[in-house]
Amino acid sequence: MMNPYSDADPQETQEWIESIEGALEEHGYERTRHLLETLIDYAQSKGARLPFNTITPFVNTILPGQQPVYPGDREIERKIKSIVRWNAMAMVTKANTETPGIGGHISTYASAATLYEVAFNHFFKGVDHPNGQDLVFFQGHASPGIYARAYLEGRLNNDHLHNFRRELSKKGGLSSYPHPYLMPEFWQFATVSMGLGPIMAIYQARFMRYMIDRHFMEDTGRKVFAYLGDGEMDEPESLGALTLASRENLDNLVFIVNCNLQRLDGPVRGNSKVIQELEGSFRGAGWNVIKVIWGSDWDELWENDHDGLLLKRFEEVVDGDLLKYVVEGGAYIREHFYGKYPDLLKRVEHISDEKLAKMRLGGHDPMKIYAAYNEAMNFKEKPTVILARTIKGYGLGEAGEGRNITHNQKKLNQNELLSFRDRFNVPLSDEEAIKAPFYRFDKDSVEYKYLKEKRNALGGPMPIRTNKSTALDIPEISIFQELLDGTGEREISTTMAYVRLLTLLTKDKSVGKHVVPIIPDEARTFGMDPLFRQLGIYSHNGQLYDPVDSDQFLYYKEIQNGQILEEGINEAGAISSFIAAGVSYSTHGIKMIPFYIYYSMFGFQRVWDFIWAAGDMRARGFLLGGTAGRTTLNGEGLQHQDGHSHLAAAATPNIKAYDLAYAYEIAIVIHRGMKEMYQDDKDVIYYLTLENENYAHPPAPEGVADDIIKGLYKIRSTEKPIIRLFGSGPILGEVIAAAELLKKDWDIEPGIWNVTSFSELRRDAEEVERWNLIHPDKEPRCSHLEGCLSKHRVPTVAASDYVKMVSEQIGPYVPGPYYALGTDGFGRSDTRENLRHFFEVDRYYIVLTAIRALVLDGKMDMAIADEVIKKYNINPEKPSPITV
Ligand SMILES: Cc1ncc(C[n+]2csc(CCOP(=O)(O)OP(=O)(O)O)c2C)c(N)n1
Ligand SMILES: [Mg+2]
Repeated sequence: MMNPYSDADPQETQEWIESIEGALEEHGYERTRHLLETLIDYAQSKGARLPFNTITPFVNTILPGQQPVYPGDREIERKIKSIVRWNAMAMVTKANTETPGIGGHISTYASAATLYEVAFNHFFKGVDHPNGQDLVFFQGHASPGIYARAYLEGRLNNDHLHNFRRELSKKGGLSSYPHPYLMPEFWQFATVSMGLGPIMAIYQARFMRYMIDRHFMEDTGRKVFAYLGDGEMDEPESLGALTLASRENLDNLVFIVNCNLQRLDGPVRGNSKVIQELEGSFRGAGWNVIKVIWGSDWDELWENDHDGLLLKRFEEVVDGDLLKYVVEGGAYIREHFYGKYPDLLKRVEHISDEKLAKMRLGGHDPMKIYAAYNEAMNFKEKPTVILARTIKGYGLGEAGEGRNITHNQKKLNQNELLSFRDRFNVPLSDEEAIKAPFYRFDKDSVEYKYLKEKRNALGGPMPIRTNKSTALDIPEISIFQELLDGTGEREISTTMAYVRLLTLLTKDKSVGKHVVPIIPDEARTFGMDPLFRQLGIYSHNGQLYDPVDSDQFLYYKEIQNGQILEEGINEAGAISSFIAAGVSYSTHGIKMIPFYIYYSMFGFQRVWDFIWAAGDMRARGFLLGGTAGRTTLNGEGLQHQDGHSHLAAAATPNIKAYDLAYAYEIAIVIHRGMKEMYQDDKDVIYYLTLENENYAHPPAPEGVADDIIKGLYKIRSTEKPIIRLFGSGPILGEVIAAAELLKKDWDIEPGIWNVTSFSELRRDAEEVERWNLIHPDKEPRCSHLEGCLSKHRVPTVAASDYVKMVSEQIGPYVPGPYYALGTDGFGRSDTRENLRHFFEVDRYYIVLTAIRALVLDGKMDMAIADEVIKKYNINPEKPSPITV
């Protein structure tokens, strides 16, 4: 940008500028841009090394002359917005007056009101719009404003607003933040864990494309909007997937960053400018960036800034200064900002202090915001980000406008309420206003009619969450017959069994195409690469190159209607795709079945917060933790060996987790899961751990399917039970081997049970226990666990490839003494055999534990335990895997 204050030859510069002005006048923007780009390329090719610069001057991207005519009634919209502001503030104030400490946010929505209102009146498409619904990620803690608007539209009533953050109240309340789990007909996306919204929005936009490219739906111009905080952009997830959005030309995606320059504690970038920094990041990542910094009040000053002095001054100051100007008022701004240069000071002579302080910023000016949205709607090939400069706590004045405390301002006192009322002309008397009542327009008022008309024209209210999908026709389980039949002598891993299942399922005529296989650069690890050719890897641009293996049958095939989402080394992105596919029944009205397989260690441990959000959003699908088990994945060591994902899964309410041993169990669980989610419309996610240990798989026994789903079934009975063994997943093999040793060496014949899910067993037992507690007068109910075991009160020894707490979770409900073996501690690389010995889950430790259990049960003598230790060379001095 022209800046005469650091120019060696201003006259020459002026001449160049005049030629550009000439080009602009004669040929317009397109041609001028072309000329400049050609000049830059030429200079670059001649060695004039132009510094890479992704930042443009600190001014609006769209100039006043480029703004479209505003299509709405500004006056009516202002009145509506003022009332939304009031109700949002009143909701939080009331909640905290009546229930001190209940929390909520006033300042965030206060800064974002115009951003939302312009979109509500002119852009967001609802479910009844002929082109279909837009998807909107609302900034989580701006929720009071969104409720306040829904109230004006008559979607929420006084009780709802009154019970904001009081969801357990009898008349129903409103959730603190957007939670589809809690308000399933209202909110679509969970956003309040900062950083998840932006990346999930990117993958929603990509998944929308995927559905179009796979011919599930037409491209009707639907958009994904994501409203984000400038502080939130510091989360690595926020910026981490920007290049995917531009690489995939996601012009259906619009980010709106509410740049109020503040986060919770204070300035986002006190010593620099967050808007400029974000512009650099987004432009560098290939996005279309629209800066909306200045409102119309500034147009004249900018138009008269022929010498660039105003710009120079703005480029000198930092966000910390800009915040100070908000708080200190006109005289301060005149002295400290304009006063630095006498020429600049002169330019504002005709403007009063009061007016100087009030000059509206871009994010509070509907004209500017409308122009930005309008461009974003029409921009082709690239996603757009609107960086809108706002004021946190706008209109709160002394109560917190631009103050560092503003984020935590939870209620206004009487004087502050009166000032707020005056500031926004809310038609309430003093007496009324100090009670912070909710205000509603009459049904026959122009305002009410206007807001209803606008929403009706756009296809109905927003936000709204629907499920218009129809049930899928799940095939009979016999399509997996070969898994049910077992492998005979052939040794395979559960991962291989799963891949076979996926291959069979994707060939099914009815649901095959609804399957969305997702992998983060690990397909070869899991033996899924043959699917590349069969299903194709999704790529909007097809395959622009001849792959190196094109001469082979199973080549790396990228194709526009490809089915596989190969996400690269990007677990956060892959889980976001899983979520997008998992909520497709609601967002697109089409049920899709995501199967996301990953290195199990990089699942819950890495992206649990996303999985939590998936539960909140009622996503459905299959998560598959591949190469699971702390000792089953052997060579990879400490950072790869997962021995605790089942603990996380057990604590996640919507997750049904299974640690499976045999191919037929996989077939039964996945088949049942599909029925539950895609026929019976249950909002759950199935989590299966799969391993890479090869062994033979037996055929499915008769009549065990229900018990497999419930979590426990018997695989070997005994005539006179004195002890029983529980085995789970790959450790079941050690349990069976232990049973053989017990018989051979000690003449003990245990019963053997296969635990497919400790967490399902526990949930059922817990629920039954609760029911029995509160129904003392009724016949007690019996859990599956108790039903299986209560005939014999003998000791139980359980072993799994997970930390002991996984199997211990059922401890309180198991009749008789209960002993758990597991893999606590950090992993190591070694052979499977050595690892199982080290973690004390191998057959010898199982035998030892069983015999000690019998000793403690009074059935054997302690001396035998000593014998066991000697016989199997168990070294009592061996280091413990638990202590570090
Ligand atoms: C992952 C995560 N960390 C912390 C928080 C707590 N938190 C809620 S709002 C907020 C500040 C948000 O600032 P910004 O994104 O700039 O939004 P603003 O309110 O300024 O619009 C914080 C730290 C959170 N919700 N999520
Ligand atoms: Mg902020």
